[in-house]
Amino acid sequence: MTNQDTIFSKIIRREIPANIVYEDELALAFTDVNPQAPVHILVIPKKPIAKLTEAETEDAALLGHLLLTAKRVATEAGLTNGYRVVINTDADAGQTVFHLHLHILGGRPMAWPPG
Ligand code: D5M
Repeated sequence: MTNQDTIFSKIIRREIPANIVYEDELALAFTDVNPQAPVHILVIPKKPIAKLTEAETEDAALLGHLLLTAKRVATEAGLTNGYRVVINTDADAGQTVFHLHLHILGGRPMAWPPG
């Protein structure tokens, strides 16, 4: 099931404010409202895919674009020492917003394994 009206859809439609750092015809990137690192940016598709498990073969180019957008945004944020890209998917991963999003986390050393 795809929820087409999450808080991220409202950000795409400019119905609620966000600190947008990048936008093109397919993707949007904005800072996370609850940052878990000195740099914490979300990259989302404008297409309302609820979660990674709902992405289809036809979304392959879009998924690649999101990764390249993450690289671009991380570079523009000055994360020259590295960064982490995370996609929380469903309950066990703690996904809270059901609009696919990539977390870009950086600006501090990261632990592994994650919690
Ligand atoms: O991550 C969902 C993320 O979305 C979480 O880190 C907070 C962030 N969030 C929620 N609402 C907003 C708004 N309005 N602006 C910016 N960031 C927001 P998940 O992987 O689903 O747990």
